[in-house]
Amino acid sequence: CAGHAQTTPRTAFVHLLEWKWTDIAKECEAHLGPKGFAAVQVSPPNEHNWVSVGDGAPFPWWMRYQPVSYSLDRSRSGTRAEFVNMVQRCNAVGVGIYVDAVINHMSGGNGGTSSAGNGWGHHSYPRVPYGSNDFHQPVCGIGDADYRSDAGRVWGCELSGLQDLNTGSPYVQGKIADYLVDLANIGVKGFRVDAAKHISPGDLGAIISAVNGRLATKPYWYLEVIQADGEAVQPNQYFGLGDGLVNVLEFKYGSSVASKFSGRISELKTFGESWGLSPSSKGVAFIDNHDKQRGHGGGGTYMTYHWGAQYDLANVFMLAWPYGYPQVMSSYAFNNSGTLYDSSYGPPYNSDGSTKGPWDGGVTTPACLNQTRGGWVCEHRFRPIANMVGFRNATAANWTVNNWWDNGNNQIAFGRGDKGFVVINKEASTLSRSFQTGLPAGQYCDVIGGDVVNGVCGGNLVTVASGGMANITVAAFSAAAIHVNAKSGST
Ligand code: LM2
Ligand code: CA
Repeated sequence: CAGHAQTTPRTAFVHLLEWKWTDIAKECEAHLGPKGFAAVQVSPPNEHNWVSVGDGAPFPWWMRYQPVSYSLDRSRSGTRAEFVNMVQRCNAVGVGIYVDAVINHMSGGNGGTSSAGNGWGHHSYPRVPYGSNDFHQPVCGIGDADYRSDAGRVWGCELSGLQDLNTGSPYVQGKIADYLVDLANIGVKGFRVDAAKHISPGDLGAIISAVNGRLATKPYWYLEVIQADGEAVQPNQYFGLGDGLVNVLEFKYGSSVASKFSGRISELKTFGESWGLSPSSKGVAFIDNHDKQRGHGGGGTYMTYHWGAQYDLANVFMLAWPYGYPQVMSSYAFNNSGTLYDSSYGPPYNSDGSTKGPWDGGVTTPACLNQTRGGWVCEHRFRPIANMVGFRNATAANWTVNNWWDNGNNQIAFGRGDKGFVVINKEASTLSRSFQTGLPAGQYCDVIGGDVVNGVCGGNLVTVASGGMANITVAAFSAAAIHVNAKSGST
C-alpha cells in the first residue's frame, strides 16, 4: 500500500443569489468544483408568494422570503426535478448545496397566488397545511424598541408583517422538520436558518435536534442572528444548539472590514475575536450579503462590487485571514444611487417574470461579469476571489498568521506558515519589496494575476529563495498571493 493521497479540504462557499437550479448545476461543473468551493447557498427552494411589483420594483428578490408551502414543485429558481438534478451534479464534483431555510414565518399580506400558481390567504396555507392555530396569537408586530427590551416580542411577533409561525408547537416543528429532512434526503448538505433571531433558541433547538435525529449525517447549520450591542437577543444564546455545532453569520465581520478599508487596513493586524466577533469556530465570515449590499436587514456600511478593486482586495483579505468559514457573495447588478436605488429589484428577468439566467441560451461560458442593471455580476468568477479560494484551501492546515508586514497605512502582507503568503496594496502607488515569507524555496504563481493551467502560470512568477525571501511587486489597488498548491512547473 502506497499510502493515501492527500486531499485538499474545501473551506469556502458562495451564495448564488437568485440563480436557477439548472444554472447552478452547470456552474458547479464548470467553475465551483474546479476552483475548490465547498458549497453553494441557494435561494429558498420552496413555493413562495409571487410578487409582480413590490416596493416599486418588478419581481422583487424578497418574494422568496415569503413562503407559501414547503413544496419544491416550483420556485422562481425551478422545479423539484431540476433541484434534485442540481444537488446530484454539484455533489458529484465536490460542491455541497446549502438551502436558505425560511421557517420563522410564512407570507406577508392577506392572500395571493404562489410561484406554483396556488392560492393562499392570511393564516391560511392549505398546501402545508397551516391554519390560524399554527401562528403566534394574538398577532403583534415587532417594534424598534422591542429589540432592546423584549426578546419575547422579537421571537413571537411579526417581522415586517410576515405571518409568524408558532414554532413552539409540535405540529409546526414537525412540518418544518419534514421539509428539512426531505432536503437532506435529496442530498442537501447544510441550512442557513433565515431570521433565526426571530425564533427562540428553545424552539429552534428543538427543530434542529428533530432534523439531526432523523439523519445519518448531520447537516451543517448556520443561523442568521444579526448581532447589535445592547439588544435582548444575542448570537451566543444560540451557540449551544445542535449539540453545540451550529454556526452563526458574523455580521460584524464585513462592517469591520469596511471601516478599515475606509481608513487604514494596517489596523487589521489584530482582527478577530478580540474585536468582539464570535469565536472563529462559530462564525461565518462575509464581506457583504444579499441584504447588506442593498441596505436591507438593518443597513450598515458593507463593501460591495460597487467598490471596484477595493472589493476584490477585501475578499482577498477574508480568504487569506484565518477566521471563520468564509462566504463569497455573488450578485446580479443593481444601481445604488439616488432614485435609481434598486434595493428591491429582482434578478434579470423575461417578460413573464421568469429568471433570465447566466447560462441561458446554450452558451459555453455564462453571461457573467456584467455590472449594468440586467446583468449578472458573478463576483465568484473575479479571478482574485476565485483563486483565493484555492489559497484558503491550501493554507487551511496552518491556522495562524506570521511574517506580518505593513507600512503603517494601506499596504499589508502576511503569511500562513509554510503554506502561503499574500500582499495587499490598497494605495495608489506600486509596492515593490523583498518580503520574508515562510514558504519553501521554489517558483510560485501569483494567483491574483493568473491561473495555473497544466502546470503553467498565466500571471507573474514569484521566486522564493532558500530562507524564504521573495521580491514581490504589486500594482496600485492590487494584490499578490502565492501558495503551495500553485507552483509553477508543478502538475
Ligand atoms: C431576513 N432576515 O432576518 C432576511 O435576510 C431578509 O432578507 C428578509 O426580508 C427577512 N429575514 C424575512 O425573511 C426580506 C426583505 C423585506 C421583505 C421580506 C419579505 O428585506 O423587505 O419585506 O424579505 O419578502 C417585504 C416588503 C415589506 C413588507 C413585507 C411583507 O419589503 O415592506 O412589510 O414584504 O409584505 C409590510
Ligand atoms: Ca418568530
